[in-house]
Amino acid sequence: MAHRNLVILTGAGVSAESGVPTFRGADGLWEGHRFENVATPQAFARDPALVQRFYNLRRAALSTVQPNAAHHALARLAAEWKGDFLLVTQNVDDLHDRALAEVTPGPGFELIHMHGELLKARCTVSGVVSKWRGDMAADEPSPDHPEGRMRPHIVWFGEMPLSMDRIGRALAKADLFVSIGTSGAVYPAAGFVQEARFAGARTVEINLEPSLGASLFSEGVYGPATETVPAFFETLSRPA
Ligand code: BV8
Repeated sequence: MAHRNLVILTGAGVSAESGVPTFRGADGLWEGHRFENVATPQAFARDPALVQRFYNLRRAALSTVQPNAAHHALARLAAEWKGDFLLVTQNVDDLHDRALAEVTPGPGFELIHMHGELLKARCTVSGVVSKWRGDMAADEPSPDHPEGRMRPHIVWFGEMPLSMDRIGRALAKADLFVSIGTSGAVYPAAGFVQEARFAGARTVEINLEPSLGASLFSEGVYGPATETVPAFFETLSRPA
């Protein structure tokens, strides 16, 4: 059966083979800090230099990694898909963006970084978001407001993810939901599969191994994303 309204959710596993560390992999620690304790507004208020260093290092590392076969397979699908295709990523890297820049996505395609982007910064007073490639100081002045400071444009724990209304509308009309490379540990992203099931969508998990939410999916495809993602997309009949 040809699907028309596609929602795909990706997590750190889609970037793992590009060399971007996952969060809950072997250690799940960063310089001895639990990730959940650094990626919070409280940590930023308490120790802005530590939090800025966490993001400065990850931002700088982006220049050393490239999109992999899974990112390119998703970009090809975005170019070929005739229906609506919403790609929601939890990842803050720009690997989907770079792979998509090499194709011409169809008119029904949209990419949403629901947890923000490493290459963007936000003024703490005006909320204005701007592109940011270099390091950010602990008390980085804001170009948008005299009292503002710049913070990473990242959704921290306890903060509302971005574009949730848009995502909810796409899930409510999805006929195919695919989750790729996520542990299903973080909400609200981990709950998207239930919204898709409620809409009657076919739900597929593609991951290295069954995630915490594996039982919620109608199908599971397991193995490295650079192999499983291109192979799975080959099996998808394209809407006319
Ligand atoms: C919210 C940006 C509510 C940061 C991230 C107390 C107070 C408030 C909220 C909560 C609370 N307690 C719990 C919550 C909810 C909380 C939450 O879910 N916590 C968890 C830890 C229990 N969620 C939130 O706080 C969210 N906000 O709830 O707001 C609210 C309501 C009203 C008003 C205001 C607020 C915000 C969550 C967003 C946090 N920010 N990222 C940064 O990146 O620095 S989350 C972070 O985890 C990343 O975005 C990451 O993408 C995401 C999920 O991790 P995964 O992507 O799944 O990565 P992981 O390492 O876990 O797994 C990788 C998977 O890949 C594995 O399964 C592995 O098997 C697989 N894999 C590995 N290699 C491969 C592979 N697969 C295929 N191929 C391979 N080669």
